[in-house]
Amino acid sequence: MFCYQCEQTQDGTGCNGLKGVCGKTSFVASLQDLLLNVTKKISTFTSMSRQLGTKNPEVDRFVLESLFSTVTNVNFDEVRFKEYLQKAESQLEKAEKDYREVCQSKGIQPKMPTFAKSFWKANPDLGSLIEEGKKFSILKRNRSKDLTGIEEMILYGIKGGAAYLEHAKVLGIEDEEAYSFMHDCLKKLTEELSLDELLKLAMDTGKWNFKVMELLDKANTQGYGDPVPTKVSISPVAGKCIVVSGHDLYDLELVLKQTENKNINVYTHGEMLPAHGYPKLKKYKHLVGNYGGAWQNQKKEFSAFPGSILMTTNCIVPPSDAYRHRVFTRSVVGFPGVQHILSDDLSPLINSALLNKGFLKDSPRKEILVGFGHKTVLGIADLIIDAVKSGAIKHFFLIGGCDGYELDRNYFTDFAKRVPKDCVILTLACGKYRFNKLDFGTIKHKGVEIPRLLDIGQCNDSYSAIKIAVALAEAFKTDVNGLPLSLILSWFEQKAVAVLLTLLSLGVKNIRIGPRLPAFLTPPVVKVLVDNFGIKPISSSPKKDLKELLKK
Ligand code: FSO
Ligand code: SF4
Repeated sequence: MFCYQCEQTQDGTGCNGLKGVCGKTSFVASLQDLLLNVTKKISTFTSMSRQLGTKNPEVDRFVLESLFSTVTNVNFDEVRFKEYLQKAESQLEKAEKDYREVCQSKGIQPKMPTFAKSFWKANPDLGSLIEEGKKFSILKRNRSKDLTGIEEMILYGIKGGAAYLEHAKVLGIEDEEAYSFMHDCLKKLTEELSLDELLKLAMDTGKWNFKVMELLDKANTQGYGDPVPTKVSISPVAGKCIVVSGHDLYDLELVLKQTENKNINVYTHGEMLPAHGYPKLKKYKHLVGNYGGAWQNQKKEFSAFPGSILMTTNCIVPPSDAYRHRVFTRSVVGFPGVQHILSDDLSPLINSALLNKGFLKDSPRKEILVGFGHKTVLGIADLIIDAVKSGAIKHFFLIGGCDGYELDRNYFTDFAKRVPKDCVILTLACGKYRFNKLDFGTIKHKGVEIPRLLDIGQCNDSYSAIKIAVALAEAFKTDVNGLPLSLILSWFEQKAVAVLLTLLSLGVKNIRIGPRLPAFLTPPVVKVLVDNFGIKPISSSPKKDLKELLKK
């Protein structure tokens, strides 16, 4: 196997051998390589059909799911990948048929891609599928490392956007343009584009992901209202319990509806924390609080959780025997030996919660604050603008992104702690768990207490952060780069790649990124990013970086 799609990749260069750092086996890696290869073929036909005016929602949805299933810490289950590959065979047949039919109806000679000559059939035997997947390892690619790295970066951006599109789809929002770009882009990734063409495609992918995040923002807010500032308890209360992790608000709502009046308390975990800010979710009295921290602490925290656990999306880590039987997965998530709930009937999860002890007593109540989406922050834009003009707020630091195991991620905590008292910290995604339980206090301006730590939400709520930054830039008659705003991104997996491409495509410069640069970016490509966008890795000294950024 070879995989370098996430930050924790082995030795900072790539996971190889029998298992990746995340626990993905070489067998699953091989099945994923094969699935991605077939998915690109499906999209190649679909892209050509769409250009001739025909579309197939079933194929679109399959491609979304297939991409999302290969994101880091999503699905570790060989059997599920075998099923995906079997579906992929029928979807490829459909995509080809659609293309031939639309050509025929328009009297056009179909331009069959070269791979169609040896049409792909999913071998029913798992071992043969794994063998076949080896042909599509990144290491077998006939391209330079620089170009392969950019192709992979684009693919990871598309995977991240596909994950967001999947969340929007679950809430009833789909978009033809978004699907078209996804297929076109995957087709282009098979065409051996030049460096310049790939860099352009990377920027287009970033722009696409901005629209995708906008769609998801629409889906979330139409479904559950605009997030409002909300105090969230981080202290367990006595009673039976379910913890819901991941990003999927729809699944959380299902849990809340199906546990009403059952004396089960529901907790959010990880990226589900911002859910407490949504009016139509916070109305449930038995949504009692947030449990635990970021994804990498699951083993310890879930072992100690006396109820059942629902993993709605990423990030699942290989569960230990202590709690595997209490974990349930949904949608694309999978782990061998963990029960997957396909239908919207969550009885297995609820029954498991009822069978477990639950918390026996209340813990002393502690709270954190969430719910600062673009509507809320821009609702007090005049106050914020005035606070900046008067010098009450000197600078904004967006400390966004994911968390991970590495100790050097403490950089972000140290950084946040050192941010001067007249500056505001904006947070996004699961990296905030390193410091969101600290008391940062408020900045008082015109009688209003503005919290110094404003949580904008999940990683996809980068959309909100961009809306806020653009609105402030307009008010100050400048662009985002002219604002007293610095972006410090902790990246981990492919959604962060999508968000980074979005920021770059919008012309945002001088982003600090850590704990280290992606392994898929070779030195010449890093140079292009540094020269064009001023991207800089974080140093080992938050103090030094902070001083530099405050000079802006
Ligand atoms: Fe974190 Fe995981 Fe949101 Fe990621 S929970 S690491 S970027 O999947 O998606 O922030
Ligand atoms: Fe390694 Fe990350 Fe790939 Fe897992 S997803 S195999 S940790 S690079």
